[in-house]
Amino acid sequence: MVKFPPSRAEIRRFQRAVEDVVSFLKPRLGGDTRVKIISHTDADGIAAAAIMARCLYTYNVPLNVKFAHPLKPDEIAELGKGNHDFFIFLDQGSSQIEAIHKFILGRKRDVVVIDHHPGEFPDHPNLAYLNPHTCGLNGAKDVSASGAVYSVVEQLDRSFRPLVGLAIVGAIGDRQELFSGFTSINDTLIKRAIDLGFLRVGEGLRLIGRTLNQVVECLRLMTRPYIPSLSGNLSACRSLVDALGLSPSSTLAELGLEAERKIKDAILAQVGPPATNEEFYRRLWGAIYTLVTEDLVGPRDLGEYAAMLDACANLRKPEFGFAVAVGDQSTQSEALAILNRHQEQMLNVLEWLVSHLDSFKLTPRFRHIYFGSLVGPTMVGEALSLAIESGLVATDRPVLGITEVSAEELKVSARSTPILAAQGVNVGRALAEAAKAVGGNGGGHDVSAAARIPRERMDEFIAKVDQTLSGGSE
Ligand SMILES: [Mn+2]
Repeated sequence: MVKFPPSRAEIRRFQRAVEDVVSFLKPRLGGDTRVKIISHTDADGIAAAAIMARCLYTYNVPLNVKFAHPLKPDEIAELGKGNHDFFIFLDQGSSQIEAIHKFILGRKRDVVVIDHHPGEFPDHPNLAYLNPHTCGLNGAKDVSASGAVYSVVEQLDRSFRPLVGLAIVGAIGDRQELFSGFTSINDTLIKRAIDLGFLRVGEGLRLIGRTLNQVVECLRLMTRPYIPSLSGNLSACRSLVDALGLSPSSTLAELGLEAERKIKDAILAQVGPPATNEEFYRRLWGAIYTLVTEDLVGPRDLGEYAAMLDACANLRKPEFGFAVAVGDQSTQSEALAILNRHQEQMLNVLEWLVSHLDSFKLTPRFRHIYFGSLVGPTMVGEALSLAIESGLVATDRPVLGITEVSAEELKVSARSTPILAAQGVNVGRALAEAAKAVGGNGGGHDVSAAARIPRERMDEFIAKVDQTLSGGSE
């Protein structure tokens, strides 16, 4: 008997929404429609934009791509004044639909929003949207923006199928892979990619640099998980590899599965309990996704691919990752150099964090730490995720990191866990409400969110977040 996944009806609704967007897109792909793509500055946003761009290039549609964090209303107003006929919002747009209506649809321009963040979608004849939330799916795990964009271009023409690898890169970048694997649309995409011969799934040490760096360097740069006795410690990493009699100049991937197992066991022995719990183990060891298509340029390991795009985004060079993802071989070495630089910086941030664990402050509902100008606003969220995943910070409540954007503005990043989310804790809602109350703005998913707030209202913001997380309101 065939067993269907529980969300079959939702997947069908998603598929119908995909078809609606395709019908909207088709008549706009010919002629001289000038397209503006606005996508999110992160791995998922870059992969999503690359999938859409490769599709539009095929139809010779003139296009311009802008990477940004979710645009504010005045920035959307500015966009509307430009000379583009057609705006495609990717990995953002759902929470800005009011401004999109006012400043873009109001000027008789066409808009497509393909996003996986929660939002509202008042109908408009010039608007098409695809969002898992409107189909009863969970945008935090069932599909990323890249997966949604891929679903659209695949429906448009099967020749775009080799791009499925980028859909998975986006899902990995947005941390949609659970310990049990991918769910729903993401799971379908993985299976399709394997069936079509574009992807191979194996197992191994899930470390960034497993195919790119010599093993000792790969271990030294390890931040996911960050292991205090090894990460950043070259001689300790060299000793570990030497003691196993392995070639230090090979990559992990070259050493092979048996050697990888030995290294994994050596790491676990070195760290010891209680850190080496099931979760820690699963972080270190598990599925490895390898591209097997020449249609995509970039690292063959999709975890490394996502890390490369994220590094480009975080170091404010998203166009380098985008260039690789649309197939520019000549940009790859620069993009990988950016990845390396980003890994070194993240290592420094985590070293700082480990030596400042007592700087975390506790409120009844969350803990928070003030980074000042030590950590750039683009690195805070990632640093918190890594700290949680490495077991450096307790996860009995959400964690917030606060950093300086300018003399007037602070950036706040929040990270929570699926366990807390299941108990009704929603940092996306908390940050959105609290930021609004202090004249800033913010939002996001239940387990991951960000906000920008005026510096002088930080204390008020912290009190407001606590109140919102307690279930209180005005
Ligand atoms: Mn995303």
